Amino acid sequence: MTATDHASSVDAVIVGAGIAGLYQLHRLRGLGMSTRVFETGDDVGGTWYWNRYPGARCDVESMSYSYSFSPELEQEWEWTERYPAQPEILRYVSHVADRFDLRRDVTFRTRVVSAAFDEPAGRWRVVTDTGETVDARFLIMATGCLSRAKDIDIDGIATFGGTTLHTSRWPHDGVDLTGQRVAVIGTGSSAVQSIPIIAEQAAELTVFQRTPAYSLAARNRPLEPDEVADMKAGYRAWREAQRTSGFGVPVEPATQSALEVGAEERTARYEAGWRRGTLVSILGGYTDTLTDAAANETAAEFVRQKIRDRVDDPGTAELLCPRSYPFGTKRPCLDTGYYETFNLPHVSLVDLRRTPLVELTATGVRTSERTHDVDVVVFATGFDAMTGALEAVDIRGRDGVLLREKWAEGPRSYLGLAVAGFPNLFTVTGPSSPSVLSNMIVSIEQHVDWITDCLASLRDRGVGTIEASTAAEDEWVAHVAEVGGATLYPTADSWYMGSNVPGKPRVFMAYIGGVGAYRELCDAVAADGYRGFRLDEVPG
Ligand code: NA7
Repeated sequence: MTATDHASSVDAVIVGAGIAGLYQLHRLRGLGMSTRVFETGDDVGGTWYWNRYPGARCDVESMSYSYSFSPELEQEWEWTERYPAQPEILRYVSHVADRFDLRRDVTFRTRVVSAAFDEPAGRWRVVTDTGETVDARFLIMATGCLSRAKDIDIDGIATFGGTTLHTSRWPHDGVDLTGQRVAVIGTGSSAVQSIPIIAEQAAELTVFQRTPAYSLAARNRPLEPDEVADMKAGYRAWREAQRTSGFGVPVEPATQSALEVGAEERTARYEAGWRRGTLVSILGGYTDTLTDAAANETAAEFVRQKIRDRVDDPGTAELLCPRSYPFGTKRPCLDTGYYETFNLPHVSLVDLRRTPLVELTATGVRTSERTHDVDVVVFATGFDAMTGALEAVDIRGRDGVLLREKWAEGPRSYLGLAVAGFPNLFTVTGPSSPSVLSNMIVSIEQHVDWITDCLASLRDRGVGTIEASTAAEDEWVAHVAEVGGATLYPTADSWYMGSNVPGKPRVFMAYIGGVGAYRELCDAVAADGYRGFRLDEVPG
């Protein structure tokens, strides 16, 4: 037990003990600030604590998807695979928590239900579901971008007599699907990763697809000692390259339009990207893949051809080929054997565009055509992304305004870090920052470092509250929309646009200006005395 363990008044409350919350705690300790972290789960890890479905794996390479703040940590941790599986990432996060002695300031199994800004005191009053109230000067939401599952908008779930599972809440002891007839609903990343493993166990597997994904072969493999040694020797330069890159993943910058070159040259470049097997290796091949529909179509068709090459039955292959949105405008996937799974005799695909899903019945999944009898239904139906976890807490700012009411027409934030009317509230990788369009750990570290420097500066200057101005927020929201509007992203129905959740406003919620450019903007705001923020003395 430490002084802050049960303190009801602290300098800062952090919500969430995932990768963001833990690093934020570590940095605030460095400032000597008393801090409480609240976490719903019974251990650290956040996204990687909850998402335990079979095959769950990060699709950023392990040696890049890791903290950079401690060179010693970088050197001592040994990643085993090119793309880390969920258990390995969880072991890593747990190791970080031990190594920096972080758990002692985390209250587990506790959900923050509300937080209200007390204007006269200039402090946040934070209430948990265990009935505890904590008073804090700063409230830092480290609640993750993909942490609140989307409500399942399918009728008849209570009627179904078999087992239902959600990929993001997979039982900790695992599930034995041997001999079972299994339905998977959804074909996003969680489905694409879990389907090949589920197929190994299930007697029958039926995949219900509404919108096909563009998935690339991950080419996952064990890391070789030499490449690990090389990476470790050059880690500082690599980290710098991550920070100044577009997606938090260093790539050779594209210099040409896809339409400037001949078909043969283009295919050769895509083929090289395909062989590298990363999320951005084809997307980043040309300057206009994400801005010009015709340029994009050249990459999209290349990926479709790879799908056809991997699937034996031409009819199934065509159903698996995405056509309704440009490549990259919904989150692409990396897979290990996804398409090949459809070549197995006990695996079938149901096209919900042709035969829509009607409901779950007592025995299975009913489409407009027939009922598919199954023992288990796996929902891989995704998340209320980016705003869901923030809006799930009753956060009340000035005049008792609720954050989710302020965001009823879409999230409004300055830099994705702060919200006008909500002083001393910070959102790590909040909406309108690069967040999900980047290697999340690069963006998390940048936000946490910025917030920490900000708090240190406020303390040095005797400032009690910091609050984004409405004008700065409006300008930022307009800038994010303008930059996003110059791309193809808004043409797709995707969780980036909020369009996967019925009734959610259609707004492009991430900043596509690039993590390097965004970092410069944030640093310039700080260097300019926190331009766009109002700073006030400590009240009283
Ligand atoms: P995603 O990518 O949002 O995928 C959800 C899938 O579930 C997607 O194929 C949806 O089809 C489908 N879905 C959702 N609701 C329904 C209903 N009601 N009926 C049929 N199909 C439905 O979530 P994931 O968990 O796979 O991945 C989330 C992110 O985690 C991923 O992008 C990576 O960043 C890591 P739709 O496309 O809406 O037609």
